Amino acid sequence: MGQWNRFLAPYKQAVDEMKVKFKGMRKQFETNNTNSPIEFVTGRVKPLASIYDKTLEKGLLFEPSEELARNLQDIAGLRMMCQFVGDIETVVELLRQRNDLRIVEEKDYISHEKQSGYRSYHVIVEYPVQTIDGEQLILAEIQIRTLAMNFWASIEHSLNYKYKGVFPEEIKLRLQRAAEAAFQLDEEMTQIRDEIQEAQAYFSEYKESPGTRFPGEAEGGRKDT
Ligand code: 0O2
Ligand code: 0O2
Repeated sequence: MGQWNRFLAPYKQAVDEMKVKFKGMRKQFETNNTNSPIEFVTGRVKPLASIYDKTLEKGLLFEPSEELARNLQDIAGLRMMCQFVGDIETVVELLRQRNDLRIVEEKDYISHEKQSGYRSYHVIVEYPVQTIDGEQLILAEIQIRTLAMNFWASIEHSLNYKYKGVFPEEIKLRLQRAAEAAFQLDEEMTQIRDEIQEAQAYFSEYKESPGTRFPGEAEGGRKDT
């Protein structure tokens, strides 16, 4: 057990540090009075039981090792939730610009959703943690998704656990449809946001120059009949 604790300690440090940094990004947007593309951030170190399951799946030895560190890229896991689908690209771009981590791989499960219906953008990063024995490079998986994608994934994940990964066909189909409905909801919310922003832009233009007429509006602010 002591060996596992020692092996997982730098992962915990990486998760804790990245959580503070990513939550800091949200704070910076708030300070600048701009809408944050990040709604909230969570993080976890993969529980030993899940590490064990993954080693069985991948045919790896269940022991703290270089090989395990190389092959399990999500022992350190971060999740960044966004309001809108478009925010996800903004967050990924912010990650690409950082120089305190190195992106190793990007997986776009939004344009290419998984068979299950799962949508999310995954970024695998190499993050350096400073330890008393020197610097250690830690692999971490950052999942970036909308609130609707997160809603679906969280529930599907807990149901999956109950069915031990094997859903009956009919349930599989309904979950795929539910994922599609969640994605349509995302698209509808984006459209509503865009229309509101457009209306707000008209209003502020109108306030600045009261002579401006809205489309379909007659002189003097009266609507054409
Ligand atoms: P705040 O002020 O609410 O943002 P820990 O487990 O103690 O190391 P933490 O951050 O408490 O760390 O736990 P975790 O699980 O990594 O992150 C949970 C954070 O996500 C909490 O915020 C929750 O409030 C937030 N969260 C979870 N679900 C939702 C949600 O649906 N909407 C929103 N807006 N936030 C959610 P904090 O960190 O406690 O602080
Ligand atoms: P947990 O409990 O979330 O940690 P690998 O990770 O190597 O096995 P792969 O295909 O390279 O396989 O990884 P992938 O699919 O890029 O990322 C795996 C993680 O994505 C999962 O971690 C889930 O968090 C999430 N995920 C992928 N597919 C689904 C899905 O159909 N439903 C849900 N709810 N989440 C999914 P873990 O290790 O499975 O579990």
